[in-house]
Amino acid sequence: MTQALTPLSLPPVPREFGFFVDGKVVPAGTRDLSERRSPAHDVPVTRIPKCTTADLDAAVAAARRAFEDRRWSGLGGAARGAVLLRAAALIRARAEEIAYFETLENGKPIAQARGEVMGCADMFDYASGLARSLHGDSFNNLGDGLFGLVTREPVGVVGLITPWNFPFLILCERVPYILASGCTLVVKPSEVTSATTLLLAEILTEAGLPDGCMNVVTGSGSSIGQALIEHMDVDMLSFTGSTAVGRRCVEAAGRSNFKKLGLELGGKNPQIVFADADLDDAADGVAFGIAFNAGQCCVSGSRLIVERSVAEAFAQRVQAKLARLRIGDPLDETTQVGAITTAAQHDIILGYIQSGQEDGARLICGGEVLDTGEGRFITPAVFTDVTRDMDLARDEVFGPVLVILPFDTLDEAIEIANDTVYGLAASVWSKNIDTALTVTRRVRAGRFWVNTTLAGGPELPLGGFRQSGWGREAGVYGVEEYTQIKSVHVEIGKRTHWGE
Ligand code: TXE
Repeated sequence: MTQALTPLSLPPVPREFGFFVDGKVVPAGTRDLSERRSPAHDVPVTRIPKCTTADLDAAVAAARRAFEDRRWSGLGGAARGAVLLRAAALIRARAEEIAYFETLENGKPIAQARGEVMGCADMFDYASGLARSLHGDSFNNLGDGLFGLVTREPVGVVGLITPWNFPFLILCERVPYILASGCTLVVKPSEVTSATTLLLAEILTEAGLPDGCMNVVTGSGSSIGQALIEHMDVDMLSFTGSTAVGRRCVEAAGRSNFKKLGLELGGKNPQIVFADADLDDAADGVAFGIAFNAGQCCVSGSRLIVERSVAEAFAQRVQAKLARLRIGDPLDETTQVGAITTAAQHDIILGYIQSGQEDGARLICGGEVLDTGEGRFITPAVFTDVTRDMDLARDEVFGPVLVILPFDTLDEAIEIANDTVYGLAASVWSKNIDTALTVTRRVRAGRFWVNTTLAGGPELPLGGFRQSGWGREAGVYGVEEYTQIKSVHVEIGKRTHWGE
């Protein structure tokens, strides 16, 4: 890994990127460019082309050719795995550059970005093994005349739409698994954080991925994104983002070619704290769960459901942890919480802080715009006197805003936790194994943490119950998701003729 410059400085001029089709960088040429300004410093850091729908068609056609001529899916799993392993090594080698652009475009702390990039390399390592171990099933119990096979085949051309909160991590929770399955893909990253997706395309080509297997088109959701979800020649779409756009994906799939969908959408995730928990650990976890990535995580623990007997003292502990956070310049190595990524998100968060108070909730700390002279920073807000019907308790804020909802009994804790349209993630804090396991069984969420939060790795699948989405990414399930199942019936010997 190259050494970080200390202290890191802003780029003197924004870096201009092309998009990526059929193994090559395509310069912007006459296309419009969108300029990204660092959310923490308000200076231009990247320029990205606004692709046209013709560019999208070219990218899908390249992915289609690469799929149909079997240049990738026809390779053995070992050969595909070798490419993914080389990509992992190249990600590690270029980790500093990737982390730097992630921080510049997203506003997350550089130390956090580096950790995420290393986690991404690990995704490629793990998926390389899955390329080899992916297999189907067989039925040798159908009688002497029939043998049954269940094979898995790659779905085909995958469209992948990613958001701005973890541009590289969310990408790498999907791309190596998609490639391990033998599919080819076209990625449309968020228009505000496209740089690191373009870097990954270069890395994969250098690692030996055949041309056309990974293509990247850049541009807005309403133009290029919408065209991708409606595309007739895309076999599957994986979308991560808002529930509203997830709904559009479902509608577009119905209107076009019934493409298979994977959706990872919003969450309003409970942190359920019992009085018998290690309350110091739990307070640390709750503070981390709401302030990490400035609360811009689909799995943020945004509802603190805490046993009433300890609720007030516990809230003070959380407040004390939040008060010690180092918020500010994400290029500073010691920063823990960086900037709010987009101006629109900044307004959404402040809007909830304002309307929550108007609805009668009490702000006990934070919720202020930090005056750093430049950039967008909000101190983590904690609300009490919240009722379950308030927007603050029901909507995904997608920012550092925690609501406290006390409970008296285990059943009530579970009922409050399940009182949401979402079901993405949940955490329970208790040293009583019966309590912890009962909550784990009965709360509806796709990712669960017991006495920890926001932990994860390439082995464990991601995805939600209810309106948090469809399907799973990562783990063995993450590769299987990108396959179709075929059942094969093989007659052995002479066929028994009809009617005989
Ligand atoms: O998301 P969008 P936004 C939630 C969070 C946040 C809200 C809005 O609550 O406040 O969404 O954020 C592309 N067809 N999450 O507006 O619009 C877009 O270009 C196809 C939760 O940024 O959903 C980007 O690449 N694509 C979430 C991606 O969709 C479209 C992460 C996500 O953008 C499109 C982000 C369209 N019509 C936001 N419109 C999570 N679950 O992690 C937009 N896009």
